[in-house]
Amino acid sequence: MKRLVSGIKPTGDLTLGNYIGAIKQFVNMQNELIDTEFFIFIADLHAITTPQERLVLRKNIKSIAALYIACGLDPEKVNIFIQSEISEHAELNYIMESTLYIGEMERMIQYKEKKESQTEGIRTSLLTYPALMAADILLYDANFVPIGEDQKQHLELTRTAANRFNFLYGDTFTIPEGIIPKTGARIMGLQNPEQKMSKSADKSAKDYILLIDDLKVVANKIKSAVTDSDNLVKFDKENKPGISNLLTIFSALTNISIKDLEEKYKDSNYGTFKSDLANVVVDELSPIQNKYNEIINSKELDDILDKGRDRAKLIARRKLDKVYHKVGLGRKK
Ligand code: AQP
Repeated sequence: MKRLVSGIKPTGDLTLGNYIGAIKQFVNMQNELIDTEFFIFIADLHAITTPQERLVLRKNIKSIAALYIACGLDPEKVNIFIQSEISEHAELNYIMESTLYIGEMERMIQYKEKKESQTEGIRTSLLTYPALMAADILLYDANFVPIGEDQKQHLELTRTAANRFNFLYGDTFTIPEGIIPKTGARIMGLQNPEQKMSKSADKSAKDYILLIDDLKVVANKIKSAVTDSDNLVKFDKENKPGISNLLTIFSALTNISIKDLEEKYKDSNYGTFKSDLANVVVDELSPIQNKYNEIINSKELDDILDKGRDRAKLIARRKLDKVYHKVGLGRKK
């Protein structure tokens, strides 16, 4: 049986970018990858690399868990759990910090970018979180890790860590492979289509669509998305980033190819295209929101998280004991 691991940081309410780039992919994979056990977690330890308000963080953790289910993750097939409830993640993180080099961390593009956007008190964990990410993956001997383009470098570092550890202490970790989704790898902002749609960035609310946004608001956000003055529905990322982004969203949600969409709308104006896209997005989000409201305060959700935690804990503890033994920590058992 193979294993797949992934997680999302509870740094804000989830966006359509998180859905298309991550959750929808998980849902497709759970149905396509047979003989694979899934571990999909809420990466709350990763969230505190930047300041979080405690009650908001707690709300976000629960909200992501409910959205995982509402978007179609099947708890019978997927272990859904909260990262901080498995202390082995933090323990293996330390072993990974003692395997990777500072220079390797400092080369991470995300660190350089995030450091620039912060004005005060850059936390040490913002530099070292790739070690925690390596721990998240290696703890479960993951074979597959679904990743966005911007996580490629971190996954490579995870592979480096696994190979180095295996070389130093003997064969211990499976070397994971990244899976990059074919479409919708990167959804851009509706107002700033040159920048990624992001859940925590300090931007105008019109730039992103939240999965739990009021549906009328969703439609209006699509209709007021920035485009250009050509009025030609054509994919051209460089010269027409706004309409290209909307085409990407349309295609990702309907599975209609961008080429077919260009053909369909070749004689239409942006108004018609946006109005159809607004309907597509609303139709996608409507059942998700119904399920979300049904489950968010339910005992069922807690039961799912308990079950996921227990299964994850079992595997994680076994792996960590093996790691400690290989490194020579503690007493011989
Ligand atoms: N705009 C996006 N388009 C496609 N995929 C996206 N993801 C995030 N934004 C987009 C994917 O969602 C998952 C969430 O990962 P994360 O929350 O751990 O980190 P992130 O990529 O940094 O997400 P955000 O929303 O931009 O968070 P903040 O604002 O806190 O940094 C990943 O699989 C990611 O690829």
